[in-house]
Amino acid sequence: MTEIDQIETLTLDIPTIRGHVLSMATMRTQTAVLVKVKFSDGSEGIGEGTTIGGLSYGPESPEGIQSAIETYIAPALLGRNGDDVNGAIQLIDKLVKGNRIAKTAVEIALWDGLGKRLGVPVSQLFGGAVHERLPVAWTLASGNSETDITEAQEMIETRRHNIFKLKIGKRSVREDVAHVARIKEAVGDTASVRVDVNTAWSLQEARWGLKGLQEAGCELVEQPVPARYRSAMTELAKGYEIAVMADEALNGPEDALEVASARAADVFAVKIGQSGGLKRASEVIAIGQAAGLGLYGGTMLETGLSTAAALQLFSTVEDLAWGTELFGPLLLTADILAEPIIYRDFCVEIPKGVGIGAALDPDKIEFFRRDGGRTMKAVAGE
Ligand code: MUC
Ligand code: MG
Repeated sequence: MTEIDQIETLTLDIPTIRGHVLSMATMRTQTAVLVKVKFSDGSEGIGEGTTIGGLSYGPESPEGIQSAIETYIAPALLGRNGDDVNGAIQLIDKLVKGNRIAKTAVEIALWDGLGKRLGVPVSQLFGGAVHERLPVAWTLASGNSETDITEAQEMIETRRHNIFKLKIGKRSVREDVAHVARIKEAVGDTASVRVDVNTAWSLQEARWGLKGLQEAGCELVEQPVPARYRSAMTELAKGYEIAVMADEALNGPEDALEVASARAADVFAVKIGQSGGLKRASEVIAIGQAAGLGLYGGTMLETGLSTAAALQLFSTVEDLAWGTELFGPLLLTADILAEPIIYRDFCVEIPKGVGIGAALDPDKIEFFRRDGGRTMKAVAGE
């Protein structure tokens, strides 16, 4: 039996290429909790968990993720059969409530180790890849319409992205709709324009917002109202042609079932971290498919490591009608992978190789590690 011998964690703070202005916080740094699992046969697996803007996006902070892994998850897994990933998932679900991102980071490392030992990519463990590349969106969130337009035009010219997600919800609905309309007018039919409100609107604001966004040619609105406003999401999904996507409302398969049953979305943003791991994300996908909803491969702005893991799973999904937004590594000033993920022709390529298909660059890890003596910058602020 290949035993789980050791589980280590490490926190990295990596600056973003520009301020990433969201309705609840402005990110200038992304913090990633890395996990390394060492097995008794000498093999290793790596994983990662991130959130967005400290505690402003969801209930897990980077420090909480690290502490949950070190204090509760790792001790329970030591000495267990490393090949029994499903057994590990069941045990941790019993011992640890919530903490989905922490569970995901460890689970990725277990799948990575198993894939490496078997000599196959993780996609093979989920039935095999049906895509070699997937469409990938870019988020325009500089906080300034002109800068966003220049950024969008550059992305289209260099054939990097032609799907744009605009972060709104910080200004008034009227200002936000005008901002979206300007960008849509500038890119015309060469690009798809979508928005993410990150829960900032009331139902009343959302009614005005969806009407205006629809008229401006915006195709999709992501999580316009708080996650718990399920009936408001149902009303919005039913009342407008623009697609309504659930993000913060989707924390694992149980939420997916409730959102689908209530028709509280047209599209699921599937995030591996928010779902609680690759396996739970695959269950969210199955529920979305069964309900006839559209699927979108979401991100928690992970580095290349978890981006590679997400790509392994999404490569196995027959129809991701809304593409993906797995651009996390491009928002960071440095890539921590020895061989960065490839972005070209408006797509992201599924990493080749065994496990999740990612190896770390040790110099970058040394440079960005939080305990490496560099001064910490605020993770996020107004
Ligand atoms: C979110 O809410 O979807 C994904 C892309 C991005 O820019 O922010 C994230 C978070
Ligand atoms: Mg979102």
